[in-house]
Amino acid sequence: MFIDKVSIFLAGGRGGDGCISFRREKYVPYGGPNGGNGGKGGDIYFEGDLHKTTLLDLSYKPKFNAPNGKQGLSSNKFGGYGKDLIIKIPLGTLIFKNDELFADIKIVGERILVVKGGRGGRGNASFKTGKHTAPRIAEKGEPGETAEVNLELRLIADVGFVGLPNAGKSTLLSQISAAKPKIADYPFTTLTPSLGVVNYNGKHFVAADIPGIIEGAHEGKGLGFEFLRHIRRTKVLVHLIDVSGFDDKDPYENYKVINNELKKYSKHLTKKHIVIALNKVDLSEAQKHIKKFKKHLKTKKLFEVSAATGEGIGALLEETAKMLEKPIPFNPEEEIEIIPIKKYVYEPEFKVNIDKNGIFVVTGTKVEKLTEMTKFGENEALRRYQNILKKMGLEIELEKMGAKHGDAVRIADFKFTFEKAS
Ligand SMILES: Nc1nc2c(ncn2[C@@H]2O[C@H](COP(=O)(O)OP(=O)(O)OP(=O)(O)O)[C@@H](O)[C@H]2O)c(=O)[nH]1
Ligand SMILES: [Mg+2]
Repeated sequence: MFIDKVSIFLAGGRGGDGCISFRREKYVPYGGPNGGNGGKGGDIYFEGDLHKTTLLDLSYKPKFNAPNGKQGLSSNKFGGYGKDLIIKIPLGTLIFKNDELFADIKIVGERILVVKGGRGGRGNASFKTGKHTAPRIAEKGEPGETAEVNLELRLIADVGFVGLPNAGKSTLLSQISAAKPKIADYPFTTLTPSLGVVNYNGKHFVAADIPGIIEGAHEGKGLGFEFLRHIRRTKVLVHLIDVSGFDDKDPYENYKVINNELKKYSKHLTKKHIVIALNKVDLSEAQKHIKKFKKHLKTKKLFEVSAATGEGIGALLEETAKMLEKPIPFNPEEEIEIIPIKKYVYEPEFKVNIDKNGIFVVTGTKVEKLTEMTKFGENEALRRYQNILKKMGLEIELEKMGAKHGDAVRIADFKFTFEKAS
């Protein structure tokens, strides 16, 4: 199965907790603090993999967690690191992190760090100062970064085949490359795109066969526009037209239908080099239709081919290879990079709101992180926590918001009562 869009949730590993420990040696009555730091949590990377062609395996697993760091130990031993998690994805995958384009994997082995593991909490050895020689403070590990990630695969092809269903696109691809797409005499045989490597006189290029487009594709008719994204990176389009009189339709009308749909999809598509190929010339009605077709398009180069017998294919490939070397008025890569502008919003260190139960709820990355990393069981840790919050101005802000002695306050999962030092 071909899956070209998935949404997954990534969570970096949590850092290991810091350790509280004191040196105990014979004949040394008061050994110093020797609690080591926790280890860092694992990061999560994406890596471009040549052998992957779909995002199918990721669609089975909507959540990835990198391993946590280990706890710090006594004797100043650091906790072990959480191992990094590397997720392999196909080349041509766009990565959207929290709805913004984050990266575009195009090279084999290219690795992108997507979410970071949390740092390890500091052990009590780190809190030792000249004044404070025996601290009973250690931090908990920092939680790993989390993100909602959307992956979108856009095949990396040089040439794309477009046309109505049944025009012979898959037949052409199988004729000029080793690819074996399904071919049949009914419309919508091709349901998912396939790629083939074409070797023409020592020049190589990748061609993409996509499902047929019909009138109204832009409104979702047929298979809709779903697969056109796979030809967005191409430089050349080969527009294949059935001139055998199939379905009693005028081939020129069919040609206009496709052009119109391409234009509706994106103005860039029609700026690519478009090579027009009139297919199925081996069939008896073909010459009659070709004559009519040529009257409408006198100035354009038209290639008469038979994807089935191979007739005229040489000339078509020669033109395609020539066009691949000609510049186009825009960079096909640019078209995909409609990068949403990052919004940098000023965020105060914390915010205080009163919820419906009258609890003062304090929010903000810094205060929440500090709360999550504090081991509240230790008096000293609690004192340090209170001091930091006080320096940030939380006490003043709570008072401003009307907090009285004994009122409930909550930061992340930690609840306490407001105590006014008077
Ligand atoms: N006689 C003749 N038949 C052809 C030629 N090219 C394709 N066909 C036939 O036309 C039918 C459709 O061909 P496909 O290659 O499946 O067409 P497609 O454009 O990929 O069609 P969809 O995948 O449905 O969009 C098949 O029965 C082919 O054998 C040709 O040059 N001559
Ligand atoms: Mg096909």
